[in-house]
Amino acid sequence: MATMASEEDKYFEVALGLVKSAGRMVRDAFDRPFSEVQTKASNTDLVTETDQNVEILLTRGLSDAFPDHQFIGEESAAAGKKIEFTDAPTWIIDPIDGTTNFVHRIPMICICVGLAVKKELRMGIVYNPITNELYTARTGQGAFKNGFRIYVSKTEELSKSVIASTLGIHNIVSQGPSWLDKSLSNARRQVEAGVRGIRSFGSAAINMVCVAQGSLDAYVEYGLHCWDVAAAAVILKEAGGVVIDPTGGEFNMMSRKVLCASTKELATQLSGMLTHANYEPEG
Ligand code: LIP
Repeated sequence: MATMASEEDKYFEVALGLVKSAGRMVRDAFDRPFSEVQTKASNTDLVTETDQNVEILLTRGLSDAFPDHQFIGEESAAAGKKIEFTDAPTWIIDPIDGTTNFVHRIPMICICVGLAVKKELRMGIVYNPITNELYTARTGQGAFKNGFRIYVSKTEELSKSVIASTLGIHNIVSQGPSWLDKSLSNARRQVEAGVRGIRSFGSAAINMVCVAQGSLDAYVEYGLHCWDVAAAAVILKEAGGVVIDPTGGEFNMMSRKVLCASTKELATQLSGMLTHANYEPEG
């Protein structure tokens, strides 16, 4: 009987091949001048035919190879598929993280594929086919960018940090109009703490892999989904980073929020200064 390790080698190999094919699909679409756009839950929640086709390519390819595996995917969920997270090997897929960037032809986009087994994240692939940056990690085996090992920075102080955060405009729908005050005052406190800069790349996974490779020191966001963070969380942890709930508790990819940092000290400092938002967990 195949060992767990060799089974997972096979999972990784198949997923990587499919992500590369999906990358060609995204790249071809990106090279055309525009995409037809539809909205989902709100006018800031966008989807294109490419998002849908990439998710079909990945889920079909993986389920042909591994018929007993389960799937959680952004566009399947948008089409009404219930999010069910069980002990079965489960692929968590965001066909294009950064759809608004994709629609506006801003090259900060990526395909995200994560795998959980018995509810534990085991591997993550984040691929930007425009810049050709491929991030991969498997639990216990380190994190890599285009085959080279990556590590987080050693930054422990906010005053030496470049961080990513976002206004999270879409949260006004779920959290009400007071969201904007909360979000702006969180940003204000970060500025007052003396951060070197605040970035917002429009893709949770790109923000997270930027922390993983040491370009950014921390990242916090509210109102995300498991497909935005699952794959990148493995990469960040394997790069030596900290992934927690913004309140300081344990990270739960179903809780719709995340705080990432290069060090525990920085994570604690950032977490302690934020006014938090709560969500109904998904799944
Ligand atoms: C997007 C995120 C982005 C976040 C958006 C959205 P999508 O994912 O990665 O950072 O601010 O709310 O969730 O919809 O482009 O896959």
